[in-house]
Amino acid sequence: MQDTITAVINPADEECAYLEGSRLDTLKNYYQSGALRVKAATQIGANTASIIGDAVRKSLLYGSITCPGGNMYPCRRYAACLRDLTYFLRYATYAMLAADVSILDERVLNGLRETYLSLGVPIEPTIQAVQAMKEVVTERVGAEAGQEMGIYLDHIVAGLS
Ligand code: CYC
Repeated sequence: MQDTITAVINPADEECAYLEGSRLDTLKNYYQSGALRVKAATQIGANTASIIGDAVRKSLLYGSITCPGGNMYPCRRYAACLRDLTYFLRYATYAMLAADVSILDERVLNGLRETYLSLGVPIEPTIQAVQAMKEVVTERVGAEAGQEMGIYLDHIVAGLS
């Protein structure tokens, strides 16, 4: 896993260079947005169950997916789906705090599309659920922090597409 700080400092170290110019700007922006990231992570962490619940209601419920023959039927699959969405929210929050997508690539997206395809987990409804999560998170944490989380939830969508 990487974060913005290591992503900037490691290459500078290889050049034995002090940080300056765009590298320093990257760190400056990261530190300046630090309080926003921590506040968003705090609000998300305190509301995970209701964020997932609202996202599921917005995107997946009241259709055929939860009925016999649907991939969220029976309860075992419904629970697996809620668990997957919880993974997405938790890892997107880590990535937002690190301002780096690598934790998502390594621990969530690596082989996920293939796993879903082989199990018959439908990709399009999964993407709709992540997009609904984006809206719900923005409602909870506000536009600025929501936009920041959106980067990492969009990265999940791109990795599944
Ligand atoms: C299953 N989701 C799985 C499986 C994995 C993951 C590995 C197969 C093994 C299992 O059932 O536990 C995902 N596991 C992960 C991820 C990580 C991990 C991301 C990283 C931390 O360790 N079905 C739907 C919805 C969607 C859904 C649209 C929810 C958004 O219709 C999810 N995932 C879903 C379902 C299963 C599953 C239903 C069970 C499929 C089955 O066994 O038939």
